[in-house]
Amino acid sequence: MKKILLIISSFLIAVEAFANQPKDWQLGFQNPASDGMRDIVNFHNNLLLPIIIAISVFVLFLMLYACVRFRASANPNPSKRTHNVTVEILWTLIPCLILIVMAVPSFKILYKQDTIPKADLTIKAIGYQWYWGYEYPDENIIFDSYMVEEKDLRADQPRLLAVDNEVVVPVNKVVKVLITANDVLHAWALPSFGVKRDAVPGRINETWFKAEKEGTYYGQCSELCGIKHAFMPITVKVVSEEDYQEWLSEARIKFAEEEIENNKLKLASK
Ligand SMILES: [Cu+2]
Repeated sequence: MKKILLIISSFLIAVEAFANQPKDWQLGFQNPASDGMRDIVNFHNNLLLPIIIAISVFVLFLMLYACVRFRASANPNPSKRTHNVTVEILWTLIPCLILIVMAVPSFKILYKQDTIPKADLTIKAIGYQWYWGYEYPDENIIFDSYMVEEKDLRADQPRLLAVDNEVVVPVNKVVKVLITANDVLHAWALPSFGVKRDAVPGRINETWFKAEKEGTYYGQCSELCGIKHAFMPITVKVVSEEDYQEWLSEARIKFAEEEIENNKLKLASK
């Protein structure tokens, strides 16, 4: 018995550890890691799903009932009726009411996500064909983030989702994300945070998230942007405040050095 419990608990823990990326045979959303995503998942699971299931069952029942009750063999002289005012009013009114019931909570969530609280830090994501560039405007950090090729993957890195330079943010802090693009339309999307915004050249879109759990979260460009659209993933690492400060001081030097190297190469090639 103990062994079985142990196996089950280890399985649950394993699932938890990978909760922030797509899984094989996954049904439904990734586990939420922010308040905004929890609202979306609750809205979907507790309101939309029951309504969809009820409608599907009802329509199936109507079809079966019509097939049996009005079959040709039982109705040699088919009815000539074409109108029924009561039924027509009902089938207009009921769907309207269902839509209103869905719209009210949906707008509530939308407006909540649209109001950006006072940000603890701001990052800027810039979509390029085909990678993401990031800036921490207050920290003077700029870097590019490319997908790790399959042959270079480490054992803990998922295929098509891992990147060389991850975005690092502190846990439980409001992160404001400014999103734009440099060439064509892209979209910065992170399912566990309930975040998805178009990256439009010449325009800056804003969104925000507050990650509640430390971990690595994966997302992808979600706007068809060309031949390598599928190969510009997004990786966000959520760490403790101390680890974040440590990363900041390392990143300032690392990315500045890379910048100097790149400029030297550019000068040399001229
Ligand atoms: Cu893209």
